[in-house]
Amino acid sequence: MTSPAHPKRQDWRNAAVAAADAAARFIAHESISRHTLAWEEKSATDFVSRVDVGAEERIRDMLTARIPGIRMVGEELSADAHPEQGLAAIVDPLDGTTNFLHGFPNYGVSICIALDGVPQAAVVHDVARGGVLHATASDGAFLDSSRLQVSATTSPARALIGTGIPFKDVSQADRYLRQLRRLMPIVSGVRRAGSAALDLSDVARGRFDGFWELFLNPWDLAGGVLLVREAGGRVTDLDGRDARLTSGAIVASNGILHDWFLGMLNEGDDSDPDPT
Ligand code: 2AM
Ligand code: CA
Repeated sequence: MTSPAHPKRQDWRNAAVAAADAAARFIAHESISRHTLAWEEKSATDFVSRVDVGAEERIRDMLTARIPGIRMVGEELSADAHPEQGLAAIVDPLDGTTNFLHGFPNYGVSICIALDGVPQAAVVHDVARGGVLHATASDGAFLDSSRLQVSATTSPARALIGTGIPFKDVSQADRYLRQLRRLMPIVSGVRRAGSAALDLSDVARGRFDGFWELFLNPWDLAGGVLLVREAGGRVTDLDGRDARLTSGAIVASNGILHDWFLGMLNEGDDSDPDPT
């Protein structure tokens, strides 16, 4: 699926790429002294450090200077702002904070510029391994200057699937484990790498054939949603409705495997997308 494209989308993408680059340089510099960082607890298993906040400040300052009227929806500084109203920058300044704090090299910066809930421009900057993935609505997705294409895998037995294990809300754990149990013997492998933005990027670049997670926040998913769509893939909720930029479950794939993937995830479960 492609999105209605705004004439300014490439300017917005350029601003987002520049802001993500500034944040990535800051994070990479701070990673040298990560052993001295104080971990603050958002919840028992969700941490934040001054690096997350410092990166978001840099992104906010650059985007608000370059895009008049933009509203920030950022994980650390403006998490309560609505992601689907007006011109919004949906920002995860450091996706994979737990990985960063441990020195596990899988973390990045994710920025999506959306207009009334429609993603127009996106960047996911892979800080630890390098590489800038970016997209604008209806123009395709790119890794640096190379065009991205989702995989052509047609056989579930050949599929490598990314996922996120619930870490905060354990009420979803049983449902999640049933889904994992159904997939495990059928697919070629399941990976949990700890950054949803990079997981979705891995679908866009054809490394993963699919990815699912039962709960993500807007800043974890917004940039990756546009990358996957513009690389030719599909991103929905568990009921197969096109993914929104609000919190919830995400199912992404190369498109070919999507209906099979949704069927596997829902098999035997009632299809209530938001069990409470
Ligand atoms: P974050 O680092 O920006 O918070 C999906 O698993 C998302 O959950 C990740 O992209 C990550 O985003 C977040 N997350 C927060 N705490 C986590 C944890 N302890 N383990 C895994 N993911 C975590
Ligand atoms: Ca984060």
